Amino acid sequence: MKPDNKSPIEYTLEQLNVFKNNVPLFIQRINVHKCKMELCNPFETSFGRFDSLVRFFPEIEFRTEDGRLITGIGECSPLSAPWYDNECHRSVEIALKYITGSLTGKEADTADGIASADLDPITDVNSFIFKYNWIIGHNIAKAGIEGAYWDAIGKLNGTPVNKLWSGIRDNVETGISMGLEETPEALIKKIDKAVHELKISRVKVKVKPGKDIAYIDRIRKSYSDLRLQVDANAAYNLFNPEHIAVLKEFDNYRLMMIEQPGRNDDILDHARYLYLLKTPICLDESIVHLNHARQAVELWKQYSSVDKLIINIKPPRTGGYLEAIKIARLCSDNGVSTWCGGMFESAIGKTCNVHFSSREEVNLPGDHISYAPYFKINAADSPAYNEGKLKVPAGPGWGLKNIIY
Ligand code: OSB
Ligand code: MG
Repeated sequence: MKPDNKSPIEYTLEQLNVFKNNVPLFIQRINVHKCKMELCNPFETSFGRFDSLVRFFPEIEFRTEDGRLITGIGECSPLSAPWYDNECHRSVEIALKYITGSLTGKEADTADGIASADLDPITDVNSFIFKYNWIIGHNIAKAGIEGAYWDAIGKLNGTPVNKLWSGIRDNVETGISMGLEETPEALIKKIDKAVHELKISRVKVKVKPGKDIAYIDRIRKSYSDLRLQVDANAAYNLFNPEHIAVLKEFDNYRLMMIEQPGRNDDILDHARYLYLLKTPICLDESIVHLNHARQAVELWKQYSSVDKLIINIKPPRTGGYLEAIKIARLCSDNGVSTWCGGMFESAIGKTCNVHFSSREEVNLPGDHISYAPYFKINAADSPAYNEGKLKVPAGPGWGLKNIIY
């Protein structure tokens, strides 16, 4: 890709092989369900520890011209404080007021979810997103709303969402994300369980300065062939020689990737200070939209090479599924591997991620299963799991069963 500013990269729905709905749909009502959900096991990352999460499930009712009603649902999966990115469940609740207002023709303060009578219909996903895209940021909130659109379009057509997106996989590979533990022995016990009981073959381990090499070394002593990767959630300072030395030492452990070692907004410094590492760098927090992915690809071509860049694509972080698909396409067009990360979604959001991972470009195992079962009471049935793979539900829309919010 030759850098130039004349032709910004954009993709049409046709180019992305994404279904273009032409049936006029009128938004009738938006109802946001809010649930506090308890985790089975507390989870710790470099940014914090949590044992419960608030999830929002926007439900949008659409009416066709001939009076048929279709309801779609999605999930917003924020954390409880703005420590992964700038969103949290409190900000999502506010953003949902603005989005709901925009889609129903009302002001944020008076948005009651009931659409005003004189609204234009929406058709394809761009016409839907256009209604709220004047709102800057608040991507986790937007993704849950777009999720409800896709569920409804799938139901309208009697088609699973992954088929609307030309997904090619019926089963997607899944790995597990493991939180920080007090000792390497405590971590290895959890990994033993995941490998032996769940038959997980790809493990991601959270790391931070001081809780890194000893843990990885211990894992490699038991599991020399395990597909292993680490996630630092921005905990290493790319200007601290001791931190850089640790990142270099990771090269001795045959890791699939080092995820987001440096700050969220430092794509440039990741590219130019880590090019000496053999292990690929995976960007998570840094890639919020298509332009960031393009900039990362350009920088890796300049300072490193594209086979040492991997992008973790999370639809909640990128503001929805369409943007996630665009990023996946850009990566694949440029030889960059991708996978779908998680935000501790309930079974509803995880199912959406599984549909997305059915796309051909998403070529590495995703974080679709955490320390199972994730939540004490889940919001729906999880996709069927067998020996490291999850089945993409075949029913219309997301194909969700037993929703209980
Ligand atoms: O960085 O990938 C991350 C969870 C919450 C926020 C950020 C991250 C994570 C995880 C767990 O690693 C992923 C999951 O299993 O949902
Ligand atoms: Mg991550």
